[in-house]
Amino acid sequence: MKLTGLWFTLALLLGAGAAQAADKVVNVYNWSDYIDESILRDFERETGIKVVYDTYDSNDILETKLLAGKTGYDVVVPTSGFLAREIRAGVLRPLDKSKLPNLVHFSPTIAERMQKFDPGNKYAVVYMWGTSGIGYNVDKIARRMADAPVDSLRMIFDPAVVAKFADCGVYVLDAADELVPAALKYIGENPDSKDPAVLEKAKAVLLKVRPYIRKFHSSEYIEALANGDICLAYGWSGDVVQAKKRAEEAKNGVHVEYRVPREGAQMWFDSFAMPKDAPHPEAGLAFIDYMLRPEVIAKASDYVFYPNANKDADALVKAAVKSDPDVYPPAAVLPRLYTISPFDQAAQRVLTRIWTQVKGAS
Ligand code: N2P
Repeated sequence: MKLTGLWFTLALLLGAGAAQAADKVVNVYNWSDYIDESILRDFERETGIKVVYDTYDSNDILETKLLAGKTGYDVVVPTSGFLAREIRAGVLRPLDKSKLPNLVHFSPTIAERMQKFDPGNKYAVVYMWGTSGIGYNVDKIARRMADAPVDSLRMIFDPAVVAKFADCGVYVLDAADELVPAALKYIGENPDSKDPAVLEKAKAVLLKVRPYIRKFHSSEYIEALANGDICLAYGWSGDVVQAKKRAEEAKNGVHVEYRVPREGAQMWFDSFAMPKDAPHPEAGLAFIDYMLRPEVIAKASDYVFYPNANKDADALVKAAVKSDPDVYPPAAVLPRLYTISPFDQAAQRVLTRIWTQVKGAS
């Protein structure tokens, strides 16, 4: 009798232990080059929750997984337009705000901006935001074109300009939702157009410069710019700044710069969100709440060179990062920035077809 009682207690303890252990893990799926890994270790040490961290460099890849379901992830980081579509598709779960006390630090201005993508701010907490623009090797570009229009979309979309840089290497993001709107902006069309006839015009622009593009890739340009393998990229602000810093640290004589195109640039917001079937929602919320601490998110911005969305973190971000116009766009630049609303199914089909055709052409 006594023995049975003991076994019963033991079984109970083991059971509780297993349940607790199951929630002591958080599976995070985030963009590559987007975190200071010491933050993950600090979170583990403080909470006892182990972080299993995977990365991607494309919203399309993330969305395919989310739509298929059973990703196993607790926290994912879609970009604004994709987030909106994923909410509508019903693949995300609303965040339990009562478990996010650090939301008090969240910027009301950015919360307001996010209403367009996440009505009522129910599903998403912005991690970082940024712009898309031109990354370049100062010396290689100057040698090939002394008066190169480095702050203009002509660098990428004017065949007479980009042709001059084909020999030193041009990469662009492998993201139709980036290059198609930018091509439309270049020809003075609405970058957020979903009209198939207008989207076709972007295709024509892209096909003309296709021969000069060495690679479509959304993360390799960081290293390639930093070590001088390429001289021009259409990429994301913080990633180009990371390339610049890597080159500076390596003292390899490579000088990288980033420019927001004067014609206008896409501004986007990447948010923490949870798949509907997240296996460890409590741990996921604990992770998101930890990232909302001003001192933690400031450390994240210092490392990735992207602005965060925390109103109480500004003073904590390193002065050199906070005052870097490539990281935090100055007020004068803000009116030039545009956002992209989600592509519905029909427009997405057109976009995907255009992208396949552009990439496949030579
Ligand atoms: C991280 C880039 C994320 C920007 N390397 C995509 N919105």
